[in-house]
Amino acid sequence: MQLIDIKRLVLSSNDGEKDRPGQTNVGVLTNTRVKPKKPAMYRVLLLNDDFTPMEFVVYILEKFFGKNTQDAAEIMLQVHHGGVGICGVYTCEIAETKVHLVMDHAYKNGHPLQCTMEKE
Ligand code: TYC
Repeated sequence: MQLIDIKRLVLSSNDGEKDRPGQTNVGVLTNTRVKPKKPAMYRVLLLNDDFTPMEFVVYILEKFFGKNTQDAAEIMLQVHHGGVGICGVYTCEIAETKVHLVMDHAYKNGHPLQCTMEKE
């Protein structure tokens, strides 16, 4: 199957004129773009607060972002000292899902942890 970029399709027809009765406007699709564009990417960020336990943040980074314990602890400390840290970079829908899952898990456990996303 060929992937095509609709915006680059050239419609060769009877030069934009309206169809007359009995006449059908026939177009030919040419100049198809085969190479798909790279999707926009989004950084998922954790924000610091004074209440969420450090161990909980490390757990979040391990479970939702696939970090090993050492990397998770480093990112957590980066957030703790610098106010913000990057958990990972994803396409829009995956980033949105991660933000939602993290916020939901934090809320259900009574922590005010904030997770957000920004376009790269
Ligand atoms: N600052 C928190 C504390 O001292 C720890 C923390 C780290 C909270 C990272 C949120 O995203 C965060 N318990």
